[in-house]
Amino acid sequence: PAEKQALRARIKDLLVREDAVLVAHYYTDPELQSLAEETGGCVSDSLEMARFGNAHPARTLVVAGVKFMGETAKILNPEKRVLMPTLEATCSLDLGCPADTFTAFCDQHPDHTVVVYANTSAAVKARADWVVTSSIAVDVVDHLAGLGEKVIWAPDKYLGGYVQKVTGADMILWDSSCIVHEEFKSRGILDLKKQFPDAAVLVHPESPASVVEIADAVGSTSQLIAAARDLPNERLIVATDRGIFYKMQQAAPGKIFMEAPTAGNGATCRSCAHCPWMAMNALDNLAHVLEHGGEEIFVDEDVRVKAMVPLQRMLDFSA
Ligand code: CIZ
Ligand code: SF4
Repeated sequence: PAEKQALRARIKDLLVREDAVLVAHYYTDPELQSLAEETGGCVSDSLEMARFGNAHPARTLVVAGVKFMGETAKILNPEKRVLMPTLEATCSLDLGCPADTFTAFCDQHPDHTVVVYANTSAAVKARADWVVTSSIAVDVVDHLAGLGEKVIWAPDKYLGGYVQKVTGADMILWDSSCIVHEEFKSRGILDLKKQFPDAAVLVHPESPASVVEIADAVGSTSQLIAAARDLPNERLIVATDRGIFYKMQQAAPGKIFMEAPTAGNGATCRSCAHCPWMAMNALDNLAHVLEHGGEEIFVDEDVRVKAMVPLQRMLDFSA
């Protein structure tokens, strides 16, 4: 603990020295989330991370999260230096949607509007008409369906299927998924509910449809935190990365949070409900990058300019 305190103090000094602000995702280590809060940075979902970084005057943004979040920060802030604790932190959705195959796929459906989830590379965003996060996916697709547009959705098939079901939009879904959320099992959750019948089930829509079906609240990370606060239930079973418990406990002090089971037998998995890439962000690599640089995000200028268009559309839509 003394060592950890010293490391935290050093990071605070380095943030000042480097004119840097720390932006941390809800799924990162609570150490990083609390440090972001204590130093005037922010803890949020990918949409709010983008907004915050864009509005903040610091010359360096340090993004504790995964690579697409760093790229989004760079696309919106080309004049700023964007660092990450490690560039190795990626996402199965980003990996599951390579830009060349995706571009070819879009070219086969020229009459479709291309909507991509924020969890994609800058190059994939550059091919899109819209970027959305899970907090506004339903609203954007509903808007497009209202205009009579047909939609290509990528990359998350479960979130896409959920959006399709809610909006009734005409959608073609790319076939990829989040390795964390796809592991949640409705059987295990129902077994747990037998033990705790008054628990509410909170589900992120990157989870399979069978899990979404048994939810008391479905939504993005920010929406689930609000649901944890607003639902009357004392006990909550949560089907998303357990990093979110840090903020849920702040929003709903005194409530009891349980990880949704990732195995069909009802046993709670102690390591599955946590993104391995989010977990790569830590105090030591954060201190290292602030002290020595490296792990900096660069985006080709032509890609950046193209990707800016659908990203700005998202920010304007949700303003
Ligand atoms: O699963 C993710 O990576 C999420 C929920 C990102 C986000 O939109 O904050
Ligand atoms: Fe990607 Fe899933 Fe990790 Fe989010 S939790 S960064 S969607 S792999």
